[in-house]
Amino acid sequence: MFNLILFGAPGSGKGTQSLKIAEKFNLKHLSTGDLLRHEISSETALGKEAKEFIDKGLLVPDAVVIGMISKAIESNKTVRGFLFDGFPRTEAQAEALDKLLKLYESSINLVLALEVSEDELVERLLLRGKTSGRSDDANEEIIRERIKEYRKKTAIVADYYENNGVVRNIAGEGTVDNIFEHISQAINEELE
Ligand code: B4P
Repeated sequence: MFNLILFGAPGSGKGTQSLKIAEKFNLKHLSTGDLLRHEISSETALGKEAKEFIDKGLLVPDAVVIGMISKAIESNKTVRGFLFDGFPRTEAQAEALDKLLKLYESSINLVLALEVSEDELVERLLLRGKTSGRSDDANEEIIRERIKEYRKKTAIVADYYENNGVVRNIAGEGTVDNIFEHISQAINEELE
């Protein structure tokens, strides 16, 4: 298996780039944001719990997200590899992911960290908020809260993987295609 994490702040381009990566490299795309939004629109108990946190710009509790990812991995055992988008977002999630992948004698091969300035993040999310209908893109206050959560709980996840020497930083500003070129280059170098 070849497993990749696309890492970055809210609005750094994870979802955008993930679709292109999954298609080109034939990886199973797992986005915890998408999975949670699906639970919310289906009005499940998990979705109702998650909504409380997402609407405030906060992270959903680890146990909820880990359970959801564990199920998704379990039902896609035969894939070439996974592309994790928006997961792991805490150190506890990173540890849980290592344990889950070990069950399949696998691990994380590459972490691509998208780097984007805070002003650009806010601008992108406010722009998306005009059409996405996403409650967490609704106003600058919630967006700033999400970025605060990222700095407080998620940024350290990069250090966790830094110890394994699998992190590559990617400049996340510029055109979508140009960023994707750099991402593709980094993946190809790892696959060689
Ligand atoms: P996510 O769905 O992961 O939302 P996100 O961080 O905003 O990233 P997304 O992928 O959607 O946006 P992108 O950067 O592609 O999470 C939503 C919420 O769910 C979280 O806040 C949290 O509450 C909860 N959650 C999810 N996973 C969790 C976990 N593991 N643990 C706990 N809670 C969790 O794109 C943003 C915008 O930028 C788009 O409009 C796009 O078009 C634009 N854009 C992209 N690339 C661009 C470029 N190069 N130039 C200009 N604009 C660009």
